[in-house]
Amino acid sequence: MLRLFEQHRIRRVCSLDGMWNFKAEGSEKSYSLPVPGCWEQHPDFLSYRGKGTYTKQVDIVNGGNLRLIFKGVSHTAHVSFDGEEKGMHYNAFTPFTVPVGKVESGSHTICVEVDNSFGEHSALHIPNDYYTYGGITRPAAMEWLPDVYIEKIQFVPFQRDGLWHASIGVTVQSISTKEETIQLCARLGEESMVSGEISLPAGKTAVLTMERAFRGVKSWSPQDPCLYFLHMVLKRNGREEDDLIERVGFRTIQVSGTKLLLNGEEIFLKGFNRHEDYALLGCAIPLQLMASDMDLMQDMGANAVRTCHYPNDERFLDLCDERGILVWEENHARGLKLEDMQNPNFDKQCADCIREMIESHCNHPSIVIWGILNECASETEEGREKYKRQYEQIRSMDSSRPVTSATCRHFTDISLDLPDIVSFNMYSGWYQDVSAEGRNRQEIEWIRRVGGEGKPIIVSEMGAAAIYGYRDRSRCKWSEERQADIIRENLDVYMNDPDITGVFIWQFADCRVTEEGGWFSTRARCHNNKGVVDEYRRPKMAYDTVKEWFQKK
Ligand code: ADA
Repeated sequence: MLRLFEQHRIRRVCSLDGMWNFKAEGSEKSYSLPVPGCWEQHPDFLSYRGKGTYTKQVDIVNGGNLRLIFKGVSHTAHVSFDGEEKGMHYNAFTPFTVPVGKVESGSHTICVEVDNSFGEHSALHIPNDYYTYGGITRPAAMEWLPDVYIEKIQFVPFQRDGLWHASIGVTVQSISTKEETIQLCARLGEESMVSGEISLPAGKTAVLTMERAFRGVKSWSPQDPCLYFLHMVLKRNGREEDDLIERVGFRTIQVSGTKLLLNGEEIFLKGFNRHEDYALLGCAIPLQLMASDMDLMQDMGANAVRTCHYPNDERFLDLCDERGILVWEENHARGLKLEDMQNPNFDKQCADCIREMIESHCNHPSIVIWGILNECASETEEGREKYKRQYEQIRSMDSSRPVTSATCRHFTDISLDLPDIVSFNMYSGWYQDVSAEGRNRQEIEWIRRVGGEGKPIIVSEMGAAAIYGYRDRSRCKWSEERQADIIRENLDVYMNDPDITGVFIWQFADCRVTEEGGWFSTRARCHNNKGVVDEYRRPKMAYDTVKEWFQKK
């Protein structure tokens, strides 16, 4: 299942989920591994870092123009079809497609060489305070494309004269060898739109923008997350040949002075940082467990989630759309020093990640903030230029959402004038034995002086570690008692400070970290233990503390 709803009624799509053959590089031993899945879930590959090849035989009954869809391969994929390389992709956290071309009926072989190794080839997947797993870790499928098809849709809702309107950008692609004349027909709720005839030269791309009012639609909000299907149909020579269905919501998100407005009303974001990581399954979390994570976060009273530190699985974002959970989604980067950002692959790998994130996720009403570059080198001139370029890229692709990044360069950051929202990570009571109240005032006064004046401020991370099951009446650090105490003190400050627009607890659940990079020394069990639940989602004492505090606002 690629999404929580069907995206096509006309286009033929076939899932590739299931058991694939797998061989690790340099080994002839064959395994049968599940897709989606991480190879680390198999006892022979618990900490395997390197390359492996997934292979699947597919019997195609009616041939045609074939394209493969991968929602996530960790972290680099080289895809071949019947032995011919057809495409490659870097980054575990963004979807990609691989055009195969004309394929006859019969049996064919799909091979995906997967690589989760570290090195200069990978500027973003590096030894880190989370784990880079290996595998085809999100759903995969194959689809048959007509000579002219719908590539993507960008839906941007807005209010005008008290009515909901939307601008709908449709990108169509020709792979025909001759000029074609097409027409687009769209339906949303009770409204339908038909474009004029469009002539598309052979092999070219065209973008058509439709804009109109939608009477009678209801707003999307956390209280009433009303969703609508936008069904776009492409006709050629009067015949319906392709379609694409997006699920959208009518809502606006705006920065107004130091406040964040959803549909014109002030909101306070309270939620969690959530890694895509689950005991035994790694980052290949099935829908059932995504839903139970959501149940737990909502049980604690959260209204928001930050997809730290990378774009998330679209099924999770679909759940956020359905549940009215507000999302800060960010590109893939965590804690990169300037020398990491000077990796020759860094700029392109970030730009690709941002483009793929926005192209594939822009229609989720739940996403209200785009983030970049968590705790990277924003205290340096060169780093600032990279931040600036990435904010510009996001704004050029989608100006309907504010941008931010989470800094830890306290008192040295020189990039806080660039984002719409200023966000900072602060561990008062854990890394520094300081009072959250006093430290918070210092931070806010500094932020105001260096570019944050008049902007919303979000505490993007706060929290403390606790080993699940470790109770100690001394309430010493690493005990569940102390984690609950520290979270309580911090939430009391941040939820009552009029200068703070939101707070995200670090973190929802414990997650695995790499042994490489020295993380083992401060991460007992080779896990980041700051979850309010552990990696099996067993609640720590802090669970009830958060539940008590989040209910207060
Ligand atoms: C940083 C970082 C997180 C995590 C956290 C911690 O703020 O953004 O990914 O590493 O610190 O647990 O210390």
